[in-house]
Amino acid sequence: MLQQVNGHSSGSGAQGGESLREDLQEFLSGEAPLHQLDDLTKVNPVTLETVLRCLQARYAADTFYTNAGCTLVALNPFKPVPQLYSPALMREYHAAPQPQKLKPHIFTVGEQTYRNVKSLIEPVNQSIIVSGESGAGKTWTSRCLMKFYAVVAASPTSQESYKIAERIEQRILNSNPVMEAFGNACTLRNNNSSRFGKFIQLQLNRAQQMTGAAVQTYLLEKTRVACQASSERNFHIFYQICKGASMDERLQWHLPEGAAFFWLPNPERTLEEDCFEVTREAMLHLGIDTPAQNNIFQVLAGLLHLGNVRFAHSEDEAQPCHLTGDAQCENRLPEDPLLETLRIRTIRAGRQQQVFQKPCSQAECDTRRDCVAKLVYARLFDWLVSVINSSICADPASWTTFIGLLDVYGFESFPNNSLEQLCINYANEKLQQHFVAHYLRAQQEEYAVEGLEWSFVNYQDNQTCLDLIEGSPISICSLINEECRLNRPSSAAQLQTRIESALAGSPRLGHNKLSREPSFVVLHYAGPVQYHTAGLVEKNKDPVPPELTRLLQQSQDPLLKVLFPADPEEKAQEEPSGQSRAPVLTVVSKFKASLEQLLQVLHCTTPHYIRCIKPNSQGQAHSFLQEEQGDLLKVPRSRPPAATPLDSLQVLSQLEACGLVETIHISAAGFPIRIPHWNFVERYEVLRRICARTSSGPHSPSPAEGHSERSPCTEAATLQAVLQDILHTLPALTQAAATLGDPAKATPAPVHCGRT
Ligand code: AOV
Ligand code: MG
Repeated sequence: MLQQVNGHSSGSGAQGGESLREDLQEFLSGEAPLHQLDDLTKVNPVTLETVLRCLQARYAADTFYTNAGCTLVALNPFKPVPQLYSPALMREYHAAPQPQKLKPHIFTVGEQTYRNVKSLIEPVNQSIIVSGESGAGKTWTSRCLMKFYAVVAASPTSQESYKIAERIEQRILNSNPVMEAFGNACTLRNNNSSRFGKFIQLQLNRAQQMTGAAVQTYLLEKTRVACQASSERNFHIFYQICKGASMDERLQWHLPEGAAFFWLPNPERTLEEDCFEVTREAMLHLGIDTPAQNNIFQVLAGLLHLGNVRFAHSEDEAQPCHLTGDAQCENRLPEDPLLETLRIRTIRAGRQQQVFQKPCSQAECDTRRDCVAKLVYARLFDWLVSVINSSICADPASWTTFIGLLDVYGFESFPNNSLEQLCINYANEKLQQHFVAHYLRAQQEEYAVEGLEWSFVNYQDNQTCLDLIEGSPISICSLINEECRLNRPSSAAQLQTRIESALAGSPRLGHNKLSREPSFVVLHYAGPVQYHTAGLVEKNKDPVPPELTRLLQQSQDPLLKVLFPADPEEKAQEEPSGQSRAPVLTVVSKFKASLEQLLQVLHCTTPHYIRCIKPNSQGQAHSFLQEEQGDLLKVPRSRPPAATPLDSLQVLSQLEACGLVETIHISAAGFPIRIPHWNFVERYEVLRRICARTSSGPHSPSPAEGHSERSPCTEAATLQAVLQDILHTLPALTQAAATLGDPAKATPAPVHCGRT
């Protein structure tokens, strides 16, 4: 290591020794030189410690982006840095002949991706996968990238088309505040946490102008409407309507000032996300006019009132529960039928389909009430997404390629984790596997196939974790699904036992002996997470009593009519027991299918990775793992001492979990440029001919030329074209040289002419 550190020193002898010591101190203390290293491949040696020190030093110097070979590390500043995202800077990166020579930035990734779309080497769709744990900055990053493309991929300046282009770009940007108002919420980890996954496809025409976009969303956490963990909040939109409605609107929406709602916890906290005006304005731009907005807010207010309806056991068991609390359910449903349907279950039985009515227990009433709220909210969200899509989606004939931006909910580990966290962390495992498969594994395997000299860099493969979650024939998902299919009464403790005994052989299944609640532990790539088994099966079934759907279908409210169209087939599908005959599609099965679809799309694109890192878990600016906590680096992550501050471990495990060190090793030593063999030959054949001519004299034609006569003029033009081509490739070659890191070791960048 000393020798390597010496690489930075120019001194010799006694003075050199002093200088070496200073260098070493400087190096270890993470001061000046480290913050100037804009690519982590230049850190020497590459270890978790040096990488962390470098990032810390750069963070202290307000430098938030650092290259890590093929990925970009984005540190969350937790403070406004407007100059970093100005349109002027966007244009600078866009206009730069070699954007990679500018400071590392998400705009470099954005521009590279944009250029790749038209590049001769990769004329394929591109994707940018933004990952990181909850609160690390994924949504912020993808929002900024959307703004970047709205500036650089704007349509031509002719008066008419410019207006159209502006409208489309503005609409695309306007989709963000609307989707965040309805799909984001304040959690323990992030005040603006995305409670759904999003993949947005920015559609480009042949001239690389953005002609439209399409949004695909994944699994909204709808349980939040009716159930919020302590210190968390409901979706932002509920707070927005309660805080932002005018007096008239309050009357119209039945939202008296100061009204308290069970489903509106922590209303006293004011967040910047509570800005109702921004949401309304954006909705207007997307074509949701004021009457339609009023209808939406009325329904939302109705849901808040529904949450205030409480039930109490009736002394006579044959009688339905009593209503307590705010039974004046001021929503847009016929009030009495709703309250009655919540308390009385309809059962159809026997060949004659006789209808029986049975009063529900208090717990059943609560579940049915929550079910209505979740159903209405989830359908409202999906409807909004479809409205957004119809407003921004381009005619298929008008675009040829796309750039996909993926922003899914980040890895989560709360004191109480359930099906939502299991799905979220499962999605993150899948994306990590995509990265591992695409970069860490495939790249090294390709070197082996090509017979290139390469010493294998070990990496953490998360396949065993995915086997545990989704594998066949037995996995956590299959066991939970099986419980739903069998529809047998099973306690949380029984489910725990079934999972632990059926999957005992998995190296990724753990157990928390101290837990009082039935649970199991999954050792995710990003850290262990304990999942409580109570309610898991029920959440996975997500049953909707048919009589509740029917009731909603009978509503006269214009919005509810759209959300719940009458379905003549539904009745025919009902079994005597009231259950649907269609195969049970559980939450987990649906999620798995949509994830697979997403990965298929990603596999058909050239991926680019941005790793967002959260420097502290309090969301504080200027704080990145305190110096005295550096000792933690020597602690194995799997067995932290009891006194270790959780925060620090969380920061460190982010670096470790995403395989940053391995990525850097592979990027530093690997072959950053891959040109298919035929393409290389086609491009540079002329050079070979020139070389051959130089060595064999001007009059002897090369074999490749055959006997064809070519004028000097044509030769000169070809040579000029080749030189331009080389100049075009030069930035990548230069960057490749830079990624080699230590100038003392600098050798020309390896160019890999793959046979593909
Ligand atoms: P996430 O998307 O990764 O979490 P966000 O993008 O919502 O995280 O970022 C969390 C908060 O960090 C934001 O609300 C901002 O306050 C701040 N932030 C992030 N990036 C920047 C930046 N570049 N400059 C300034 N502030 C920033 V989650 O959706 O919870 O997984 O589910
Ligand atoms: Mg987010």
